[in-house]
Amino acid sequence: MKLIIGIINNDDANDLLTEITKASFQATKLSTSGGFLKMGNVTVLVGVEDDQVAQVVDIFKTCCSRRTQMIPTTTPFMGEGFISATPVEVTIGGATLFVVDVDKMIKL
Ligand code: 2BA
Repeated sequence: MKLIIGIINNDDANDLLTEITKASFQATKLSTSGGFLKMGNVTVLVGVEDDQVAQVVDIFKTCCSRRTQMIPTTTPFMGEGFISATPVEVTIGGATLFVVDVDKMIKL
């Protein structure tokens, strides 16, 4: 068995969960934040059999689009605080997926 951990954009979460459920998989949605942008994103956990991983990855591919985002930056000013600098454009996935082995899944 595998656990697919998918980090996605908030805007894609509803579509993704709808499609995952439609395909008869079960998922858990966690509200998370990225370490770099420190903005909200969504982490989705999906437990599946080994031979179902590709099908679930395809659902992520269909539902999660890449987008760019401008993020504000600051630069030190004369040793006294910071001033705004030119914003930089960052490309945010699609989805960042981790597929990990699961020893056991136990439902009590
Ligand atoms: P964030 O850490 O907020 O990163 C958002 C986007 O900023 C990243 O998109 C990447 O394009 C850029 N970025 C991140 N760190 C950077 C750095 N040190 N320098 C320049 N640009 C940087 P994605 O790569 O698509 O990642 C989206 C989100 O997925 C991340 O949000 C983070 O929450 C998660 N993630 C990505 N890789 C991860 C990893 N190896 N481990 C854990 N979480 C990860």
